[in-house]
Amino acid sequence: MNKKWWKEGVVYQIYPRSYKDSTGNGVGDLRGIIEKLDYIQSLGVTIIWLNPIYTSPNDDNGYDISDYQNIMSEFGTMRDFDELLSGLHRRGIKLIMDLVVNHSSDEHNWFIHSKESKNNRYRDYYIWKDPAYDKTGTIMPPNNWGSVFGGPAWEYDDTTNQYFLHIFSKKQPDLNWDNQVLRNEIFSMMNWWFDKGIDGFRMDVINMISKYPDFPDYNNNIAWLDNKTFMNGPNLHKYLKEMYEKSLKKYDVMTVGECFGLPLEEGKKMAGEDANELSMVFQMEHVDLGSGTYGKWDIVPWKLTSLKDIFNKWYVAMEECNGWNSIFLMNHDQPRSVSKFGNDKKYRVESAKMLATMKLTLKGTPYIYQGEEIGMTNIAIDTISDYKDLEILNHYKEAIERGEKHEKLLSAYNYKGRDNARTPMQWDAEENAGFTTGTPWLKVNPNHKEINVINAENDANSVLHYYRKMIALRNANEALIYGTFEIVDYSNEKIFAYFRKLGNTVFFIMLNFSENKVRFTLPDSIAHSKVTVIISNYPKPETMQPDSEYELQPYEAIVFKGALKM
Ligand code: TEU
Repeated sequence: MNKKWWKEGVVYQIYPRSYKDSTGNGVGDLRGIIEKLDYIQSLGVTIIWLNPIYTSPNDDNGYDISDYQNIMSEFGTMRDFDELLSGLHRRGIKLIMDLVVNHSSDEHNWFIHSKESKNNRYRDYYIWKDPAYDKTGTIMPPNNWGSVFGGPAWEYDDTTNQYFLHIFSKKQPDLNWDNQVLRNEIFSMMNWWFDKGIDGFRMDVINMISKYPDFPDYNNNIAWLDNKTFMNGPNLHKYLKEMYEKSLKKYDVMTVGECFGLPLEEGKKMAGEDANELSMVFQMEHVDLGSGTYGKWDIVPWKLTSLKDIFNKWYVAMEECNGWNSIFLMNHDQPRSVSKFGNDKKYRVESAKMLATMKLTLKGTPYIYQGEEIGMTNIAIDTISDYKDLEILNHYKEAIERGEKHEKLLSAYNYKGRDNARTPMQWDAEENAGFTTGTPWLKVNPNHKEINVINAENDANSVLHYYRKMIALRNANEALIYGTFEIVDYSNEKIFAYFRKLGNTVFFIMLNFSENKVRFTLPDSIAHSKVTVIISNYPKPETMQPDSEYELQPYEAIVFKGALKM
């Protein structure tokens, strides 16, 4: 397996709208990020992923782009961007941008022209279809696909009497990747950013760019599960290879493709060492844990063994193709990791540190989402109008019409809603958490009085200081980057324990995912050996000679390294 900077790096994801507002208009911006560059550097991270900062009417917070080569005015100017990029590079930090090319905004010039007539040169940049008709002759969408954000995935346009496809909101029409001219426009736009000096792209829903050409109806109405419609279509790899040839290959860059509903085999074809497609993918199976048969808002308990299964099968798959994984527990679309996978009440600090230990010791590039490094939690919202996310607002409207109960819906949103991740970054205990001097675009979590960067800096036992230690530990140990991964006591529902091994170096990691004390039988190679305690979220001696059994405290994480009997 080749060594690469992006395998050795640690990524910090910044959602600019919620990071730091430098103007007082309630919206985070590029100059706000520039103000925080020393803080970012102090974490030890080496790569930043910025959510979309391009010109956008913000129907979906920048995931609806109307100009790919300009900066959203709320966020600043291209000069601010250039300053941010050079500020990062000066600090030895790379920058990856969000590439949102499955769809554009309906306010993009391409779409404005595309709508005008059936035979203009931009018509075929988007996916237009004739209507279908039911038995009574009533006009119907071309097929039964639904939009991820509610309602049908097709919008009728009476200028030309056709429907256009929008897998997301109707202000996000899908681009037609089967059109070579469109593909070339995208590749040259990518090259323009690479020539400016950026270091890679995170690619939004990239496995949706190739649709099944006959646009078949779903077999059921759960789109993610149906693989023969708009995901992983027949030309997916052809288009990614073409992107590699015409753009990626010319630069030393990193790419990560966001892929819901990605079969392992497809992932291997994308991220394998010789695939000539992407550096890695975000498979989404583990963040989908806790969703029932009816999808995201159908909340069911999740099991630790399922989490192990997912990490393990993607580990094995990537070993088979010499590929590389991404390791993350949340992003701007997911609930806060400590609220979902840890315990944000009694054991917030312990469990946030435990999750940090896991993220930085699994095999793959770790991603930290802003605020995760101080253990930020979900927010409790009890008024629907305090939510700003169109996914929640659209779902609420439809669900109430169907007769679902307000309380049940709010509790689902409080647990899983995307706004949990998007509440402003908590810098201090002051009003608005030091995020803005104005009115924040989304509510600040009231717990910022306790959970904030200043408090964390001043507390030697904070999640923040622990993150810094974990990042430094990973940066300094090749075995934690390139070493093999081997789970011990696989069926244990409370403890996730595993080895990382490279050459003579062995790490043994034990993570308690429960609020109970748990006795764990150590593998022979660890029991009765003299081992170094590299890090733990409870006070521990520097070395230990553990018995055959070790008792873990609630949410304990402990990492042993040592002269082990192998
Ligand atoms: O997300 C893909 C996606 O479909 C889900 O994350 C979706 O937003 C939702 O959570 C499913 O229930 C990407 C972006 O990360 C997201 O922010 C955008 O809204 C979406 O694509 C459209 O561009």
